[in-house]
Amino acid sequence: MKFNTKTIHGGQEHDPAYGAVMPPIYQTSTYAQSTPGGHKGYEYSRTHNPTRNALEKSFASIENGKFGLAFSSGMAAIDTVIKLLNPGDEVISTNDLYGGTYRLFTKVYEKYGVKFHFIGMENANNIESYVNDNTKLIWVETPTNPMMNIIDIDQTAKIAKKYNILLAVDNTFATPYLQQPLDLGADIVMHSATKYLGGHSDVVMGALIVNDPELAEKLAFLQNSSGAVCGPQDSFLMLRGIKTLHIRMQRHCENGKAIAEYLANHPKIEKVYWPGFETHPNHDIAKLQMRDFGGMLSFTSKGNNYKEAVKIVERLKLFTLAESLGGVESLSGHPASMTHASIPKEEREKTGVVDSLIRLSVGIEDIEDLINDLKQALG
Ligand code: P1T
Repeated sequence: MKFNTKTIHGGQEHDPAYGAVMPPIYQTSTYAQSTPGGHKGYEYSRTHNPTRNALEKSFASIENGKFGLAFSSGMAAIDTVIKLLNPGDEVISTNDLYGGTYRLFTKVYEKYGVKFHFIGMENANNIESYVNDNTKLIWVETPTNPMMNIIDIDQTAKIAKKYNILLAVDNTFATPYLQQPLDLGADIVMHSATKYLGGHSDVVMGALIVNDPELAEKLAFLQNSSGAVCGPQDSFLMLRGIKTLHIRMQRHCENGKAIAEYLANHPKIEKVYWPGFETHPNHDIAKLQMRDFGGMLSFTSKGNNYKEAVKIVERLKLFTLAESLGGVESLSGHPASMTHASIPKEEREKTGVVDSLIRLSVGIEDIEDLINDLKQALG
């Protein structure tokens, strides 16, 4: 199956009970047994649920992986990956990443003795100098949130393989429509499925996808032991969202490009961060590993004024000021005070998350309306 077919049919079968075309919502915590152990493959819904299983197969299919695992949030999925590690292990991570991921790594796991190195990976060769015998995981976000840096997955995978280190890629911003990290050599793909996969801003969910059966078993053990699973109703909504991922992404990319170009030519704008520009430092890598450039972008206005940035996001009408991204509706955000407030100012400014930075999740509305909204807000 090709990608557009996989989003609709990948890993799916008609329900064996009545042939329902959409998977039934098996709203049950448990399953009848005729005798201890005499069941039909399901014992308890923390471990397995038919609606969640259908979703996990869809996750695996769209990422060209063998095994998918669904979690109650993106953070729960990341948490599960870090639980593969032992005290003393080290992680090399992108230095520009979602603030919640940074918080989990530094505020939760450092105290259990896991050491994190946050480094710029725009040049993949930087990574090697941080590798030592304790390095067990490389954590990559690409494009990064919110600076839209691009990391070469293929190059990073080669380094990871050379030293026998796991490579995990947070594919939230790109989605498998734009890039499929397992095909490029990654071991684990992670999603905040809350975003583009769900696509309608109505579900919080996380996903992990892998190829290696042993790794899948370890992750499933942690999923069941820690219990941060998603419910059947949310699994259904996610499955429904994924069915239109390809057509939504196509429009997100078209609108994203038009807005990036509009902002780049606006006299009040200092800089636009979007990997589709030839001037983007890793544009060539983006072109190579991504099918298109996505619907996320960030920009700064001239003067780098905190108050002016806040005024712009307040004046926007169609772009709702809100956390999150990846829904059909356009959103704006002010990373320094919102999504990335958990990163100390000094740290975030090193990577470009300055006071005037505004992040846009460009939706799939009519482009003229979106541009008019920006026009009136920028003044
Ligand atoms: O919110 P949750 O589903 O738990 O996913 C966390 C997460 C992980 N990785 C990336 C790249 C993310 O963007 C997120 C969540 N991000 C936001 C809520 C945001 O507005 O950036």
